[in-house]
Amino acid sequence: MTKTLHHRACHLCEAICGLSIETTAIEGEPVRITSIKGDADDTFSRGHICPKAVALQDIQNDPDRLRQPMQRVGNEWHPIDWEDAFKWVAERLSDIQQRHGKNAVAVYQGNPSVHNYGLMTHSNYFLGLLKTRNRYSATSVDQLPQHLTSYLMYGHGLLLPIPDVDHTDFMLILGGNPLASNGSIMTVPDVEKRLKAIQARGGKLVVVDPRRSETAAIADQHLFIRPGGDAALLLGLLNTLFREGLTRDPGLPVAGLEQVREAVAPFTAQAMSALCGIAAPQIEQLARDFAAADKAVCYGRMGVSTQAFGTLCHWLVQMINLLSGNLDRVGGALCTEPAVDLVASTSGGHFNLWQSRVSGLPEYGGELPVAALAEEMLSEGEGQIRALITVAGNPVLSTPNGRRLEQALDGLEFMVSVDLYINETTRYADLILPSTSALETDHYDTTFNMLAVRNVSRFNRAILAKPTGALHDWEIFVGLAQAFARHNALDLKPALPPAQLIDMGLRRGRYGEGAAFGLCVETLHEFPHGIDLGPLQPNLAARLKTADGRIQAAPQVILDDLKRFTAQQLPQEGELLLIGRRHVRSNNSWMHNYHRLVKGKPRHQLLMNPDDLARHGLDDGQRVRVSSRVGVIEVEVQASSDMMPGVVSLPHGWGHARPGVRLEIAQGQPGASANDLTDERHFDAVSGNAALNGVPVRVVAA
Ligand SMILES: Nc1nc2c(c(=O)[nH]1)N[C@H]1C(S)=C(S)[C@@H](COP(=O)(O)OP(=O)(O)OC[C@H]3O[C@@H](n4cnc5c(=O)[nH]c(N)nc54)[C@H](O)[C@@H]3O)O[C@H]1N2
Ligand SMILES: Nc1nc2c(c(=O)[nH]1)N[C@H]1C(S)=C(S)[C@@H](COP(=O)(O)OP(=O)(O)OC[C@H]3O[C@@H](n4cnc5c(=O)[nH]c(N)nc54)[C@H](O)[C@@H]3O)O[C@H]1N2
Ligand code: SF4
Ligand SMILES: [Mo]
Repeated sequence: MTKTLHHRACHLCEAICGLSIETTAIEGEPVRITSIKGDADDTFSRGHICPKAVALQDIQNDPDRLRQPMQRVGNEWHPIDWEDAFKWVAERLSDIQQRHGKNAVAVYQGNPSVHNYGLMTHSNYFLGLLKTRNRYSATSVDQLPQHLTSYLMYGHGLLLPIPDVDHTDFMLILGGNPLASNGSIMTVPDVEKRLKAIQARGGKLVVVDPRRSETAAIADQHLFIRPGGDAALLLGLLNTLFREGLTRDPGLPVAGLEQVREAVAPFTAQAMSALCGIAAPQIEQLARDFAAADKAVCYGRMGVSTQAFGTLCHWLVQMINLLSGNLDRVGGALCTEPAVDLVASTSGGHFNLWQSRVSGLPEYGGELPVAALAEEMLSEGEGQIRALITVAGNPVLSTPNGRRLEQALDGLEFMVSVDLYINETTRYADLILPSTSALETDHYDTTFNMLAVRNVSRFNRAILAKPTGALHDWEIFVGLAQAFARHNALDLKPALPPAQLIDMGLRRGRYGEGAAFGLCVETLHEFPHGIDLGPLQPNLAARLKTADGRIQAAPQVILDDLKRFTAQQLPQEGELLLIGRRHVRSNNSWMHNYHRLVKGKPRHQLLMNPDDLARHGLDDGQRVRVSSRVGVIEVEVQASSDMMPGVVSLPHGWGHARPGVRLEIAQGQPGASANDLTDERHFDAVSGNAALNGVPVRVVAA
């Protein structure tokens, strides 16, 4: 018997915690994982671990996880050879594109794509050959407004200022719950300790959320906000900074500040109060507190991205940091200097170069908003989508009006999914191509090193051997590309393995050949606990990618949106608004098939304020019917005085009781899908990002 201790970063969420994983090899038996712990020697995560990482062994061992390509014939799934599978995909997609045009094939890339470097480096090797404008991803049910704001203001969609949590004195969080999510667009392992450290050094944490979230519970101040009311609050804050002379010289090259001052002049705290449900004096006091702090940072995330004024919100977050003198400043918001820098190596992006066929939603960075996906499949005519490729995603549970998407999937001519499971979406596929598991592959975090609160880097080797006949995600895309190129007589450049591409990126990067750390894959092997490359530093002025080298404070599309903001209806009396939530033992639409995570009390209920329950004549624990414009679900309701009156909360990613989904454990606690209620017509008009929060619903006894 041999025991081996491996060190590796967890890829399951954005916190990229260092793990120590012990494997045990006994002759004649497969190598087993015998322990998973937080790695105390990881200087970044300092031993932090959450229950999801412990469940890595369950992903590895889950008998429901697919291990070979599966072809669906009616309701039956049959194994098929890789080569036959690739050839079939090439033939079917080529045929559909020949008959209906390139755009007849659509792509959805799901969230785990950004946690898997092989997908980051190689999915386009194949998907790019398709030359379709129907590209969709989880970005447009998530952080699209943040990319768009950075693109418009700083000239690059990935130049995202990150809160300098370790040095700030005042952190204002809107629509983020890092104690459950472990941080987002802010890679911050061990976030609870880091937030409490702000308080320990005399600073303040303020949380704005329609639910008294886990993060709000440890904050110095929590403000309930009407869902979707954040743009109003942020306008009131910015207006107060201007009116009371609380702005500071940003010390950065900026164009358009006068325009901003004029544009926000009508939006006084007084005028904004009814829209956000926060009293004007509280808005004004918050602005003063923020301005009074030596180092302060305003941070908005998921909850403010996925609402009707998502882009306006994120622009306002940037403006508050800029005008309070906290942008590009230690203790404020800073851009990372990663070892592999996609800001340096890619162009800034593009926006609205084309629009979706049916609703005219804008493209960003070559992708269309996923709220338009179902209608692009269902609306007949030239350019209709006839085939779909999903990669590491489950849009039936993750995107608005999932039931309509299901209907659309059912009508496709062909669908192929690169995924580990038969899930609520991939059950419609004709073919599922499953990759190796995470522990069977090497990994470099191309995404989250770029968003981390310190500059860090590490390379992870595979811990378990690649099973015979299995393929890594990147190899699946190489196989697909080769078959497609062969079928269409296209030239294909040879593909290098992801590790080699990263090695090149590291060598060319700012810590690479000839620089201080001399980073390449080989040198990183000497740092099994990761390498710390130092704290974030001011650098934005030098890295701006705008045409005139200045920050664009007043992008026209955003100022224009203030008209839509002004025209919005006041909330209706007595209306219930639906929001989402996350739990540390749950990960988007998957990982509900592991006993370690789903055990204990159920966590998928609808939370409702006790007064609202009473007003609706409902009892705690009762089954209720929740309906919206688009659909209806049944679920148990749970009384919670953490909920703002008039707001109900349902986590997304549940609803596993669809026929044919092979999730043994999840079927015991299927829950209901929040996205059977969310509305594909409810979106941020600037970016097309789905407004998953603030959906009007009715709740009655089931
Ligand atoms: N109502 C509501 N809806 C939401 C949200 C919300 O807050 N509220 N959140 C939104 C957000 S932020 C996001 S990011 C999306 C996420 O939604 P999706 O983009 O659909 O992502 P997941 O639900 O994580 O999809 C997981 C799938 O990827 C597969 N998978 C996991 N790892 C790998 C891998 O390494 N390779 C391959 N090939 N497959 C893999 C799993 O088997 C699973 O089937 O949901 C969004 N939807
Ligand atoms: N355990 C776990 N961790 C995760 C994930 C997971 O599914 N599980 N998913 C990962 C992914 S893909 C992402 S994008 C991140 C997201 O990470 P976060 O951005 O931290 O997202 P949430 O935890 O959903 O927190 C969003 C908060 O916004 C609040 N909210 C809802 N509507 C509004 C509103 O109108 N205004 C305001 N101010 N607040 C509102 C909700 O009540 C909730 O507390 O988490 C990642 N980490
Ligand atoms: S918080 Fe949990 S899931 Fe996220 S990286 Fe750390 S251990 Fe993994
Ligand atoms: Mo996300």
